[in-house]
Amino acid sequence: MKEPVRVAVTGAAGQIGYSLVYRIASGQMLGYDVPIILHLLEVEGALNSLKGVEMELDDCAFPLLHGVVSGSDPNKVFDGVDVAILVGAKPRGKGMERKDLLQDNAKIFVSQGKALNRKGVKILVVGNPANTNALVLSKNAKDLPKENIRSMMRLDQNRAIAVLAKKANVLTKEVKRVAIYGNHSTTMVPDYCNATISGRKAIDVIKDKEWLEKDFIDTVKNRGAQIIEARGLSSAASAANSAIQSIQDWVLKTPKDDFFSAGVYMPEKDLFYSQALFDQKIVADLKVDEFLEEKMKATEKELIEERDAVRIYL
Ligand code: NAX
Repeated sequence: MKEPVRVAVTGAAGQIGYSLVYRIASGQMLGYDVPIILHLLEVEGALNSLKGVEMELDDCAFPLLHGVVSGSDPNKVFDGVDVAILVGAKPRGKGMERKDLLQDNAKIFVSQGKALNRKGVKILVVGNPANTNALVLSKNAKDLPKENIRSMMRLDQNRAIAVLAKKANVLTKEVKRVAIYGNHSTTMVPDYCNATISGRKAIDVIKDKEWLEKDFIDTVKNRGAQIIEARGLSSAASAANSAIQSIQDWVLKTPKDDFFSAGVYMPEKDLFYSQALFDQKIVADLKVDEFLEEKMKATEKELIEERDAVRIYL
C-alpha cells in the first residue's frame, strides 16, 4: 500500500466542498490505490456544519480514507499537507463593492499563504477572485516556488468544450486544445483559434466566425450567472469536478494531442494569468486572431486593476 497523501480542502462545509471531499476520499482524484488523509479547514462559525460533513465521510466507510483533520486554524490544519485546494472565500455581500470583496479575500489568502509557506505543496486556488487570490497567496508564501500555485480555469475550459461539442454535434471527447486566457471573470478569453474538433481546426468545422466571436464566448463567460439564475445557487458539482481534473492535469501526463488551462504565475506580467499548458509547461507559439488579441489586452488590464486594489497585501 502506498503512503497516504494529505489533501487539504478549505471551505469544506460549503457547496463546492460538499461535492468535492467525498470524491477525493473515494480515490477519484489521485487513484484507487492511494490512501488519503483529508485536512478540512472552515471558519469558526461553520465548524458545526463541518462536523456533519465529517460524519457523512465516516458513513461512507471509504477504504482509502485514512483520517480526517479539521479545524479553523490554518497553521494547524495545513500542517504536513501535500495538496491544498483552496475553495473557501468570502462571497460578495449585498451592497459590497468589488474593491471590498478583493480586499476581504486578500486577507484570507495572506494568512493561508503564510501557513502554507512550504516547498513541495501543490496549491489550487478556487475561491474568487481566484487569480488575484493566488497572487496574494504567492507573495505571502515566500519560500514556496510560484510554480506550486495555480488558480482554477478548468471549469471555463470544460464549459467551452461542452459548447463547441454541442455546436458541432459531437461528443465532448472530440474537442481538444481549448485554451482560456486571462482572468476567471467575464473578461476571460476562450480561444477558438487553436481548439480542435475531431482533429480538425474548430474554425474549419464550425465555419461561423460570428458565432465563435459572439455566442461561443458569451455562453462560456456567462455560464456561471446562468446557473445561479436557474438553480438559485452557483455551480458546485461542475466546480468540484473541475478542481479534481485540475489536480489530475497537474500530476498526470497531458495526452499528446491536447492541453489544459490553468492560471499560472507569469513573471513578466507579475500576474496569475490563465494559459494553455502541456506537461506543466506553457504552450508557446499559440497564434490567435486580432479579435482575441484585443480581448487578451482587456483581461490583462482587469487583472492589473485587481492587483492594484490589493497592493498592500503583496
Ligand atoms: P460557499 O459559500 O457555499 O462555501 C464557501 C465556504 O468557505 C463556506 O462554508 C465558508 O464558511 C468558507 N470560508 C470562508 N472563508 C473561509 C476561510 N477564511 N477559511 C476557510 N473557509 C472559509 O461557496 P461555494 O459555492 O462553495 O464557492 C466557493 C468559492 O469558489 C467562491 O469564492 C466562488 O466564487 C468560487 N468559485 C470559483 C470557480 C472557479 O472556476 N475558480 C467556479 C466555482 C465557484 O464559483
